[in-house]
Amino acid sequence: MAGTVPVAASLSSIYTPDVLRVQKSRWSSLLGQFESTFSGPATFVSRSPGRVNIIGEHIDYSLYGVLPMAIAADALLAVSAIPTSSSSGEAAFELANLKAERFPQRSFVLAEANDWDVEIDASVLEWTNYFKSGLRGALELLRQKKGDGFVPVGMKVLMDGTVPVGGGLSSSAAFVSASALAVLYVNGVTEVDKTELTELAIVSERAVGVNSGGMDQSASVLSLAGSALHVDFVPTLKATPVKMPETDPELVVLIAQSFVSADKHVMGPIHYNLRVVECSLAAAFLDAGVNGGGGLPKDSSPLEVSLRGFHLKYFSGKEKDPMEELKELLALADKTLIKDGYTREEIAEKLGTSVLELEKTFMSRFPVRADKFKLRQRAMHVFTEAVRVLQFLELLKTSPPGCEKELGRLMNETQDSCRDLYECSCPELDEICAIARRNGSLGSRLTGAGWGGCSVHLVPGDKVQSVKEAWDKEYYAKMALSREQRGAAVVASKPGSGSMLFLVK
Ligand code: NG1
Ligand code: MG
Repeated sequence: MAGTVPVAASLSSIYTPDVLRVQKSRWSSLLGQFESTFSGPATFVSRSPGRVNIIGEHIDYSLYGVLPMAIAADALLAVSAIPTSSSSGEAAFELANLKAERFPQRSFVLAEANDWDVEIDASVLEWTNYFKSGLRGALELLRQKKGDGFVPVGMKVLMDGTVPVGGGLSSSAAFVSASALAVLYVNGVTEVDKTELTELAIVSERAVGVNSGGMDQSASVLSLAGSALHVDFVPTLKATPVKMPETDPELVVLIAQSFVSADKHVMGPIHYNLRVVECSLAAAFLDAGVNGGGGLPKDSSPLEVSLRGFHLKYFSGKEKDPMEELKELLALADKTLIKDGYTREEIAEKLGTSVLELEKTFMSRFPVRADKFKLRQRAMHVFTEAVRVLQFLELLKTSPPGCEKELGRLMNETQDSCRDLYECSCPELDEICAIARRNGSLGSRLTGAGWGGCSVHLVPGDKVQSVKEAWDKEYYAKMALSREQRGAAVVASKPGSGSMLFLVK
């Protein structure tokens, strides 16, 4: 699904009618605030949404397909250019945020003498890092397109983000994608290729210190209103819009916050980045068991050794039905990997290398802390989850009567697997899911990275009220929440549209 990023003529082509009124006043205050902050109008707005993942959790970085959808919450960047004078050799950037107390105004310059290099200190939590990572990626692409003599334009940017930060709805991908898009546009790329932008945003986000897969950026850039998005990564990035079934009563996707904050930058070494490493190690370990090991990957990126990569190699020349292949791999993991986990020494021995080399190859770019690596549990989660995505898609395609119950059952199984095998849930998320199921949700699970953040629920329209009331009474009432938090705790979301540009007249 290729094409270029659309340039919207009106807000009604971006938002569904239910959110339009609020959005109109939000956009006009953004543009008004831009004028007063920077003493001049913005010329365009770059927009990219957050996403909720319906199914396919923690398998994108193993290169298996996933099924997210874009939501209405988004990152908006109002922009005007600061022309770079050829004599100064500097491009100036001024960044402000509507939430100025939390995200203070910053400015910086890029210098020609420094090859317009964008420095990012990923060790500090700094909101403008996400802009910078989009900027860095976009400038690289612009240099490829325009040649080495390319001189970047400076920018004034005012950001407004409505995707909750650290909530599992990909505020980061929304911000990075919107930033990269804005940089391309301000530098004269008026037709931005969507696939190019997605790939750019995926690579860019890794500069902020998280070893992410590609689901979020794909959903943020490529989504079409009204459809969820099946994203696959092999042989190359491919996104296909798919519709959720039309039922009576209508199926509603509810997103519920746990208000447990899961910060990847702090917890990465024992949570997210560790899981990425464990999956790569599982791939290398299985490969060594079957093929006697093919040596360590040349690149230090763990993505080079993925479970999908192992999968393809294992069945190379004797391909079968993908579901059958996955079931065979599951049996292989079950038979060959032990429950207790493996030490660095044990893994190094299996791969025929030293602990030092092992650490250098798999753990140097994104540090991790662990004594044992649970290869069996992680591989079994990934293979079963990949099967569930295929089953989910099949149900959407054939839409047999009563399929919503089956869809819900698959989502519930994902939650169990995330809790037991992948260990990325938390008691609060488990509780939110249990409450929802008791009150009529067909499928309830964590969404995104987990360890806190958001949950997603498939609920028949006539049960939405009772699920919400139960959460209020049994979960949210027990937490010390502000009125604003309580108001934003639960949203019903329709599949929204992906990245867009909006020209200010
Ligand atoms: P969130 O929920 O945005 O932290 C993360 C990854 C995804 C995917 C999910 C788990 C980033 C930017 N995103 O999402 O690629 O791996 O976890 O399925 O790290
Ligand atoms: Mg994120």
